Amino acid sequence: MSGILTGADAHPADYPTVQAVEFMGRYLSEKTAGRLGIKVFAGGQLGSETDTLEITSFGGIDFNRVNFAPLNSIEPMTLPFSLPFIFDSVAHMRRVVDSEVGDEVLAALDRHGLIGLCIYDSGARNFYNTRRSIYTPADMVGLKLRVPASDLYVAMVNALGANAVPIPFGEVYQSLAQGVIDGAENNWPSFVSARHYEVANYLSVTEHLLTPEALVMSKASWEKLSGDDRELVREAAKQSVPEMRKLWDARVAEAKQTIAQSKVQVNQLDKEPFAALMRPVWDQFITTPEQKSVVERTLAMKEG
Ligand code: BDP
Repeated sequence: MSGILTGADAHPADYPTVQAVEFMGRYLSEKTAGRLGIKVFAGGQLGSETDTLEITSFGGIDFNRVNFAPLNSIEPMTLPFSLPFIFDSVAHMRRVVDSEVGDEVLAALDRHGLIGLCIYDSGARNFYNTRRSIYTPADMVGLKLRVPASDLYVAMVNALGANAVPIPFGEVYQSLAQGVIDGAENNWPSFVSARHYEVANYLSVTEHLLTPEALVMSKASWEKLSGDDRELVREAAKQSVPEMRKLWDARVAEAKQTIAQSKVQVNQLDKEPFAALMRPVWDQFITTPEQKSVVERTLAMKEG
């Protein structure tokens, strides 16, 4: 197989995930004297993550960089990494995804027509809204909060007393601006690059999720590659992870700086009451021995 492979990403062209896949494209191009390359369609041009995942599994898109959230309804083994407060730091998350646990979770996507290539950072997610600062779960009662298309997210946000509304990422800015929703939750870079901070002026540091991102390839496209090219794609993905992390760390710092200079009010809070209310989703969504093993081994990799 030769030519330019396609990639999808919900984020703008300068976002670290897009940059990482473009890095892969350059790597492939260099190693094959231009025979292989990747063109990333950024900014959600190809559709929502749920839609592009379906297209990818049928071979209509070659690479897709998505969050774990939209994979939750496809493969239950992706649920452990989406549990609230399962990771206690970025270092912990990286340790887990770099271990055989990360490989196992990626491999589980195989039965859905997707080849899991690597896992990227997504930082910690915080709640933000257009109404008020959140200090305790009581402050969330009645707020309409956007979540990604994942039943786990819906359950988690409803457990706090808010009303979860699943909406594609690309529609969140408009929904906030029009008052269709009161808020959402996301990491610092998305809060800034998707311009949510321009309309949601209260950000409360809950850091409830450190759910990472996944880079998948269509199994249909994968099967068209020679054995050597498959190895090359795996190698390119592996090389892109440290590259992405460098870009990511810089991007988080830059986004926090942007917020510090904006009119957004940022507040810290006691995370315990939030964690306690969200805890039941663990038992609700983690039911199989395979999932439980991922959870146990993930927790065992916490510091100290
Ligand atoms: C961002 C992820 C992106 C998701 C988005 C969301 O990078 O893949 O689309 O969150 O909340 O952090 O849907």
